[in-house]
Amino acid sequence: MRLLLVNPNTTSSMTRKIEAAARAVAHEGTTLSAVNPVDGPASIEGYFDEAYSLPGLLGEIRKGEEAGFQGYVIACFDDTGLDAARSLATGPVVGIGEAAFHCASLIAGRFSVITTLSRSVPIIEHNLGKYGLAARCARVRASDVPVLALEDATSNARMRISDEIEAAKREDRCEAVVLGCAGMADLAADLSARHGLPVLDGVACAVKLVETLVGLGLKTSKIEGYAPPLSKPYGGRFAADGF
Ligand code: 5HY
Repeated sequence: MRLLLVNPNTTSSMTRKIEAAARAVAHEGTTLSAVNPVDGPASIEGYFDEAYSLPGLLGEIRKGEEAGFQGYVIACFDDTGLDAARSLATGPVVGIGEAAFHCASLIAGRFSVITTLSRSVPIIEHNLGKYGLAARCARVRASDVPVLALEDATSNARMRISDEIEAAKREDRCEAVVLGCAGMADLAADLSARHGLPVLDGVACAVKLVETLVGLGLKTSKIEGYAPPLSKPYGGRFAADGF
């Protein structure tokens, strides 16, 4: 199958990290590509960045459709633009947050999420409720690590995330931990070994879920919510983007 991963922020080093995490778990029959838009925020930290990432994200999904990709991963833990992307895509579209939550719920009774900044916590909590998994999440924690610090090898990001996992084990009685940022994709294996519990990276979870859905012959339903966009005029800088 042909799989496209879209990092909705514009930091190419993170896109490469996402690609590496995906290639590490992809089936040999899966050809994958990881891209990010040129236009938009360098990182997505909260609602404002999220809004400005959407045109770029959807532009990459449109290009993926023209290129014939069979499935998509939205590689931003907020699952940014997931529903809009499903309206455009023929094949399955899976967000890394949604994927990690579902996988964690299949191997642990109670999981905690460790994300970056506190402003992302309500967004993640909202998504857990939307997906029907809030009851399985003990707590969504912020490590106070800015997203782009994860791209700086000299930062103390890894230590702060590890410390927060220790607190989650102690205080939340969590049985698994979900890493709440695509930029943490390279940390899961080491943190799992260090802390002695499953630590899940949403990129890997999403890749395997899309492979499974495509393998089952499943595509995004076009009956109601994810029906294709209707034709209408789009004005201004988006004049060429309407259907
Ligand atoms: C992400 N932001 O996965 C989210 C995580 C966050 O640029 N990539 C981003 O902090 O909300």
